[in-house]
Amino acid sequence: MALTLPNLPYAFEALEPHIDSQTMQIHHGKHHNAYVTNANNALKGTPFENWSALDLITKLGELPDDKRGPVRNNAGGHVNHSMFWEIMAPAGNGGGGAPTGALAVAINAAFGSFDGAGGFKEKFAAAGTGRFGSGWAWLIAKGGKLEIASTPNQDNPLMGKAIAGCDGTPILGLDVWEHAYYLKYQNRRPDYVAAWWNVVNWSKVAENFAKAK
Ligand code: MN3
Repeated sequence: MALTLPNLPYAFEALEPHIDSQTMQIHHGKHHNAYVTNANNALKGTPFENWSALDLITKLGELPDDKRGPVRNNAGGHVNHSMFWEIMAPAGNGGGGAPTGALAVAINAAFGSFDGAGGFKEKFAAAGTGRFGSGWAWLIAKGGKLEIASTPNQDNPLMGKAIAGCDGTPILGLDVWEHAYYLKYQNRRPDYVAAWWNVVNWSKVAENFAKAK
């Protein structure tokens, strides 16, 4: 089965004012949709056309040379955005606040605190704002422990260290491509990242963490 564009789990305007409706429409309907279309076109008529998105990005080495690049970028983009929509929710209605339970314990263990000086939020924001050009910041689970990393373009930690420069299971991802924020924030990526915390769905991140263990 070809890859398909998932529906957003909320309305385009649901993340206002932190992420504007027009950005969400273009980001989901144009950018994410293009990754799906381009991945499907690259794989049409090949033995890989029925592979799942997860298989595609975790087994890039099994693809022919001329397919590896397009799949890395476009199946990667599909996987990354599919997670991105899910780990956000309307501010005050599933979005924002702080993690609880086992996730909070793991964050404190790895980074000292959630939102204290030098803690998780500061380090994660630095990974996002410090990524030169386009890419992602990640919170990665590895053997029950957490790490922060960032990747260029549409690389994903699931692609493995040799390709993505990091590995493990991403449980939270932040898109820092300009298309994710430029209409509202222009060059002010740090403002976008600061606002984005208001729409992070920590319940979903906790669910991802539980599954990743
Ligand atoms: Mn994007």
